[in-house]
Amino acid sequence: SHPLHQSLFENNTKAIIWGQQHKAIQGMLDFDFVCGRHSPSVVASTYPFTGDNKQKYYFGQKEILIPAYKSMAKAFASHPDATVMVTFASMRSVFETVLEALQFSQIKVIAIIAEGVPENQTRKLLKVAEDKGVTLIGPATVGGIKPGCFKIGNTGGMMDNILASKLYRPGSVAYVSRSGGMSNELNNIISQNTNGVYEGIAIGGDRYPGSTYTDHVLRYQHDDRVKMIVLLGEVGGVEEYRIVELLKTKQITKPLVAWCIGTCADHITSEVQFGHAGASAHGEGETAACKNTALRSAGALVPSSFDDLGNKIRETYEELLRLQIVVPQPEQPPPAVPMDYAWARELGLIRKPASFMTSICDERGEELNYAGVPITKVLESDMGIGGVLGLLWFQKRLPPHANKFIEICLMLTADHGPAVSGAHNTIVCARAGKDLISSLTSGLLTIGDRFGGALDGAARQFSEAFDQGWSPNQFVGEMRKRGTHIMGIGHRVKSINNPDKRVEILTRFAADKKEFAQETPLLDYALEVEKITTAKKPNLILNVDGAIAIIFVDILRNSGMFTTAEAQEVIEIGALNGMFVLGRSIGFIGHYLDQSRLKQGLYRHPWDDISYIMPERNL
Ligand code: Q5B
Repeated sequence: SHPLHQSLFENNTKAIIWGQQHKAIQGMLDFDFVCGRHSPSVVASTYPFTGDNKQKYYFGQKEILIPAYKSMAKAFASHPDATVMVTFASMRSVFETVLEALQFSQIKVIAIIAEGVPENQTRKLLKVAEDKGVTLIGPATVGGIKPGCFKIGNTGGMMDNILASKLYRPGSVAYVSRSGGMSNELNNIISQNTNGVYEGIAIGGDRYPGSTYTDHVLRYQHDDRVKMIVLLGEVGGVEEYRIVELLKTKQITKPLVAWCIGTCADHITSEVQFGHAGASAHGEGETAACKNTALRSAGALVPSSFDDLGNKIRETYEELLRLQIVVPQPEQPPPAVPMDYAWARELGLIRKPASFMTSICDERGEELNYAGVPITKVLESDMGIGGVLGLLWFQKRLPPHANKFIEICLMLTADHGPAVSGAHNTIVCARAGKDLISSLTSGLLTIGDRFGGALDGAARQFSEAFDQGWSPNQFVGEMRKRGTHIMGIGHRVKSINNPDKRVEILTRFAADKKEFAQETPLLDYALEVEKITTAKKPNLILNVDGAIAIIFVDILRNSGMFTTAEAQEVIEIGALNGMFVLGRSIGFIGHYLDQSRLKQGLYRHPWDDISYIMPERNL
């Protein structure tokens, strides 16, 4: 048959997509799957602005990789069986894109989605396409659909639409329209009134569409699988008169239901330009009403209004049934296409237990917020780093004295010289040439019961003793019986004779009721305990870990911000050591930077400072 009368799409048609259109491609693949195609219709995509790569899609349940090529030539060379190109190029680049695609002899159909393509460019493309025997669909269209075979891009809408209009299997009715939106309406009308759509093409709303009503109607006429044709014309242009001629000259003999939309334009006194560039009547003959009359008199089945179109289609189809030109086939349920997770979630169809839960910080909205407080408010309220810590660690807006206390703690624990175990580790690590994070964490890893990590233990031991109603003496005795050191008590170099200024500052701050607006019963208790321990040994003072921990427990219990259970939880989950870790990180980072600045070489401990006690040689 004449090349232009041949079918454009079959169930093994393969296409290359121009552009990064992940959603559209997935829609095409879902359509393929629901149609029962054995292989995907999209074999590759091409886009000059990214390198060659492989992109992941689903074909039903299965994950597949579809290659994307930077060069169109490479895409076509790698997929010689691709006969269709769907281009999503914008109106600015579509001309060059289509012109380039037209050079590949394997191409039979190009669908152009872009709107606003200059008419002179479309006409040039039309000429080249005609010379090469290529069918253009578009510009300014969603494309077309052939149930069971092929779907251009986003035609037919979402999967629920495709299922509702039974577009997954062929019917007997082929249609052509200008509008993509109206083609959805036709899918619906035809599926309601007949055994369904055989093929539907939306040629696009421009004045010079790449292919015309006539091209497609003639194709349908020559395809034995099409039993009736629907034409949805519109106001403007004279293309429908070519159909009138074909009807008159019996080149169209299949039942043709036709309607030109835009009849309302006759009731408007001024000239009306509808949405499509071509939808404007220039002269009487181009009105929808005139064209409907001409079509009717040429033998087309023209309803009395658009509302009546469905009835006309039904009547025509029933006649075909009666004449046994159409023999309805039993319905086969289509395979279920898995719904995209994101879409199912949006529709509220599924719930999935989240892998993560969080309750302190939300960065998803316009503004980052800490425990529900937007960061602009955090700054405006002048809560300082103490307030931020309160929000992020405890989900509380702590009172000013607590915020200030936290800041004092961070300042006082920031460093205690290079000799302490953590700083020493950091320095040795830095001098071994390690980076900041390695050196910092090397120091942090020394923090524990003996060094800087006694806060949680102190909080637990002192609050237990206090809650049990033990006297300070009983507490010290109980700890001795248990054979444990009292956490927060004792220091390597500080003692009652060499008091720790940091502890003095903390206790003085907590004692100042103008600053520290709450009771501190646990601190009072701890100071009594200290009297007993220092009486035994002068270095068994309440140390910096102990002072911070105990005043913090007083805040938890007596600031009015925490319930008893919340206060207990903070102690149990081990939040308080975080204070030392956070504060001392400042110092450890300082030591790392200092060593790097001082260009200190690899540290090696001197032999004369190591006592080598070897086992006896003959053992
Ligand atoms: N005795 C801190 O001990 C240290 C006792 C005790 C009952 C106690 C020790 C201890 C509890 C943990 C603690 C935080 C290991 C310390 C910090 C930050 C730092 C560090 C810095 C900074 C020191 C000698 C005798 C023994 C022991 C008795 C000792 N502590 N009894 N309860 N708590 N404290 N850690 O000097 O009869 O001779 O057998 O574990 O709170 O880390 O600057 O350096 O900012 O960086 O090595 O301030 O107190 O003493 O363990 O040899 O004991 O005292 O039973 O008695 P020493 P040990 P006995 S602040």
